[in-house]
This record gives sequence, structure tokens and C-alpha cells, in this order.
Amino acid sequence: MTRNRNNSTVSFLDLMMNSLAGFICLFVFVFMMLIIKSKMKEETDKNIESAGLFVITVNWNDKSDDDVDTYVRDPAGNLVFFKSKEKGLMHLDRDDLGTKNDTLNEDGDEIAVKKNEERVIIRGIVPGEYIINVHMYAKNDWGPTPVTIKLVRLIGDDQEIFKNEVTFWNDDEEKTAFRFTLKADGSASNFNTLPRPLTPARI
Ligand SMILES: [Ca+2]
Ligand SMILES: [Ca+2]
Repeated sequence: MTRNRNNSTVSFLDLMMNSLAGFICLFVFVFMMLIIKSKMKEETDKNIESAGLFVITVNWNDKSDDDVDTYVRDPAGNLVFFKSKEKGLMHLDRDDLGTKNDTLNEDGDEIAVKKNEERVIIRGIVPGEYIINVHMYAKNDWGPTPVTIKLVRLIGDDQEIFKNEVTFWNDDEEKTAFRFTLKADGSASNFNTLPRPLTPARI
């Protein structure tokens, strides 16, 4: 009888120990999963943050069929535009052609993104003067085409630093939207619109 009771006690203790071990394993597993998930989120956030330090946006009427091109020259002389989409620490995300590349026909259905915008991302700082030009590659609409050019800081909350508007009337017009000086600490200053051609045909 005593022996049976001892056996029952030992079995009960084994069960408790096994349950405890199982619980600890489960706890450690969940804890590790939470750490891994947290690390992955941190990496994702870091990637988003490091995608760019500044963006230059160029917008014109979304219904317009005009093809405006963006040119950005960094202090090292690197020039980004539709034929050279990545140079130095800058890249142009796409060449917007007006309405031509805003639609896609998929199985007879039209998918449209009516947007006229070009964006140049500055991923790292080259200290010195940046020049931003816009060029009317193809003036297909009647009347003037106002174009808005902005410099936006992407670190933390997006912050518009500078904005200018230029107006085009004809094919092949080129205008300096603005220049600015970027310092190593990320500060931007000396904004001005002193003209300087950047299109290959003019330099
Ligand atoms: Ca374009
Ligand atoms: Ca477009």
C-alpha cells in the first residue's frame, strides 16, 4: 500500500516536472518568437527610414498629356534624368510620360493611375550645391503647364523644405526650379533660382 502510494507520488511528481518543463519550453519558444518578430520589425523600419534622406517631387496636372522631365545634378557632377536614372547617391523612380504610361490593359480591363509625377530620391549626403531643373520634353496640351517642384526631408516625419512653381508654354523649354546647398549635417540652405542648363543638348 505504502509502495503504491510512493509510486503514485513519484508519478505525480514526474507529471508535474514534465508539465513544468513543457511550460518552460513553450514560454522560451514564445519569448524567442517575440524577440525575432521585434528584430524583424526593427529591420523593416530601418529599411524604410534609410530608403532616402530627401526627395525632390515634380508634379503637373494629372490630366495633362505633357511629358515633363526632371534633372538633378549633385555637387560631384552626377546627373540624374530619364536616360540616367541612378547616379551617385540619387535615383529617379520613373519617367512619367504624361498620360501614356498611366494605364494598363489587363484581360480587357483598364487599370489606370492618373498621376503626373516624377521623384528623385537623395539617399546620402554629398555636401555642396544641388541643382534641380525641369524640362518640357513634349508639350502636347494647349495652354500653359504649371509644374510644382518640392524638396522634402524624409528623416522622421516628411517635412517640406522648399517649393517653387515654373510654367511651360512650349516644347523643349528648360528651367532651373531651384538650387540649394546641402551640408554634412543634413541642413539645406542658400536656395535660389539662378539658371543653369542641365539637359545634354545644352551643356
Ligand atoms: Ca518625363
Ligand atoms: Ca503620368
